[in-house]
Formats: sequence, structure tokens, C-alpha cells
Amino acid sequence: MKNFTIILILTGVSLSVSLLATQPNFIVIFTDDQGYGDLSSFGGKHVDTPRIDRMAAEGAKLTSFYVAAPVCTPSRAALMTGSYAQRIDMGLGSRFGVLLSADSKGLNPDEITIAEVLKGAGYRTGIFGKWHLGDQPPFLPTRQGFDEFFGIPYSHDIHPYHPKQDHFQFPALPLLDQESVIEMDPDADFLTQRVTERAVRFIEDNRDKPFFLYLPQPIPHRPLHVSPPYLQEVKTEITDKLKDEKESVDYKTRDLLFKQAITEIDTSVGIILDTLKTQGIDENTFVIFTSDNGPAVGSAGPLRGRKGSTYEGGMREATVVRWPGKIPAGTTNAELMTAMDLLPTFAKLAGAQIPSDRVIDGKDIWPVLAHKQKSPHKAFFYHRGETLLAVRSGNWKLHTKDGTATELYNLETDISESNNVISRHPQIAKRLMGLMTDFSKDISENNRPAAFVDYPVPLKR
Ligand SMILES: [Ca+2]
Repeated sequence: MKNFTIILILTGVSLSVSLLATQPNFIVIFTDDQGYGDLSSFGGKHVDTPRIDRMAAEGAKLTSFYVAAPVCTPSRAALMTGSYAQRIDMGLGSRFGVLLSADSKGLNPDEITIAEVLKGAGYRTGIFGKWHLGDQPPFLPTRQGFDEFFGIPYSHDIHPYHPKQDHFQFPALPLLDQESVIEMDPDADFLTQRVTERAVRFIEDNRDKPFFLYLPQPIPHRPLHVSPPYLQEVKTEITDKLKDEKESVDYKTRDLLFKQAITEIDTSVGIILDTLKTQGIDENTFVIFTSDNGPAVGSAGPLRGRKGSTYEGGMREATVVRWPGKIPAGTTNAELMTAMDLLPTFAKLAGAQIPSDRVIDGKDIWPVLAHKQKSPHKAFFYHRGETLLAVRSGNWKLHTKDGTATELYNLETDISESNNVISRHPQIAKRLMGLMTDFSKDISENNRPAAFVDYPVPLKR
């Protein structure tokens, strides 16, 4: 009996060791306001992205990958929770379409984020960049499963130089390390570089354990900024003008830095991928590159609509995934996938528990990424704020206005949503309208509240 017990214990130990040895690392690089056309490998002629393009050549381009909202806060809420923002009361900020400084509202601490799911399976978790799910202490990423946080609590334009400062009166932008404000009004020229440096250190520190690295780059959200080396190719008259004005109040001059801003992000991606190689964990790390919503400055490529829109350009993102030996190299995958799918997919690959006490809208897309199955999504829903405006099912997409079906497109033949065929296909429009009705009912019956604090105050040093 004693021997039997020992064998059982030894078997248990070897099982858990082998499980740990196969737990992959996950890296999510999530840029801000980068469009579907803002990568060379997605047809962008106005940008130069050799490292991300090489990542695509070594992995896969996802051409129908969606974020769940066309603006920052709801898109990030959905990414973190695997749930539509409207299911978790995060479709809008309390005073604006996104959360602002000293906002009483935040992602509910009761929500279970990707970081919490993976932490429960033994992962180290880090976020370096922009959070935007609440700036008050109970809402910070360190309270939502992240072991490490370095970055800004919301967009870097929520600062005293905002063009509509008379209206908003934003306080100085805080830069946080964990929950401490370490600088006020940090020089935004160095944001991309600084969050990249911290991400590299995090990878090096955790090379021997499974980790989840979330790198929400604050750029290319306006106002655009790059570090000094990237200014070299910019015309002298522009750099001179930038020197005169701290933020170029109307942002238009800074918009001229777009190509350079994308180049610096591309370099950052290269640094991350090189670090995985030098640390010997390249083969065991799943990396995804995408953005939180469509372009404000850049290009949506062939897609109609931009940031804020429920046309494809607002929510379909140029996305690249790489996992050597696991994701077939040099492939293009056009199956419908979403940012909400990352939570259940990572949980499955990590052997972690997916929350079972609540509705999670995301699906495990690993079989889709491995080219073994079609999209698990019967439909994908497009919202602006709290309002459901469109649905995609298969290649058909229906738009509504004031609850009435108005436009129908076949995305396979009309990716630009330019040829409205609603009058020719009333039955398809009716079926898609039914999906929207069912989904609205589901959301109204299965939703969870955001959280609020009573006396929000601006973060200070
Ligand atoms: Ca954004």
C-alpha cells in the first residue's frame, strides 16, 4: 500500500511537471488606432513594417479578425474579459464614449480578466502601456490579475494640452509603476521605447516560467510621438515646428509623424521577437499583433469607415499571429475570429479554468488557427456605445438604423461595403435581423454591471 501511494505521488509530480513544461507563453501586442491598411503586409504603401511582415511570413495573417468595439475602452474591456462590452456595462464611459481622468467608472473588479485566468494556472502576468479600464485604484490592472504594470491609465491625449481643454479641463497625465505615480506629464516621445524596454525586462525575468505579456502600445493614437532617432527621416521644417510647440495643439503637425510612429512600433515588435530568440523561448511563445480599433490618422486600406465606425474599417484589424511549429508559416487565415476569443483560447492552451459562472462570448479558436476547423462564430455583433448597429454571419453583413435594416453587404465580394444588396436579398436580411433580436434579448437577460467609486480624484504623485 505504501509503495502504491509513492507511485501515485511520483506520477502526480511527473504529470504536473510535464504540464508546466508545455504551458506556452502568450504575448498580446495591442497598438492604438492602427488601421487595417497600416501594415506593409496588409497592402499599406505609406508605411514600412519589415519586422511585422516577417512575423507574418513566419506565422499567419488573420484577415477577418475583429475587435468588439470601434473605440478604446469597450474594445479593451472585451479583450480582457472575453465578453462583449455591452454584456459587462462597458460600452461607454461615465462622461464620454471612453473613460476619462478621475472617472468614477471602471471595469468591475468582479470581472475575471485574461490575466486572472492565466495567473490561476501559474502564469506571471505583466502589462506595459495603456490600460484604459478605470484610473481609480480599485480599477487598476494590478487589481485585475497583473503582477506588473508600467504605463498610463488612459490615452495620452487626456492631458492639459488636449485641443478641447477648455471643455474637458484634463489634469496632467500620470505615469504609473505598479500603483504608484512615478511621473506627471511624461515625455510622450519616449512612450513606445519605455514600454518596450519594460516588456523586454519582463520577458528576461520570466524566461523560466510561463508568462502572459500584454503590450498595449499607446501609439499611433493622436497626438503622434516618436523617440529622437525616428525624427531623422522627418523633414526639418516639421521637426522645427514640433520644437516650438510642446504638443502642436491641433495635432496636425504631429500627424505627419505617422510613418515614423509605425516604424518605431515595428522596431519594438522586432525587439520583442529578438528577445524571445535570445532567451531561448521563441518556440514556446504565442505572439499576436493587432490594434484596438480602426484608424484616426492612418489607413483602413480597402475597408469603409474609420475609428468609431461599425463599418469594417472601425473594427476589423490587421492581425498577425506567430507560434513557430504550431501555426503554419506564411499562411493567410480568413476565418472570422475576435479579440474576445483570446481569453478562452489561451485558457485552453495553458490548461487554465475558463469562468463557468458567467457568459463568455469568446470561443476557443486554437483549432481555427491550426487550420483544423472553421470559425466557431455563428455571428459577430457590431456596437457603437451601447447600441447594437450591425451583424455579420458568414459573409453577410447587415446594418441597421433606429432598429430598421438598412444595408446588406456580401463581404466576400464587397469588402468595402459599397454595394448595398438589401433589396435583392430580403430573406437574408430577415435572418440576420433575427440574429440581432436574439442577441439583444440575450444581453438584456445575461449582463453584469460595471463598478463605480463615489469620490474619484485625479491620480497624483
Ligand atoms: Ca484606440
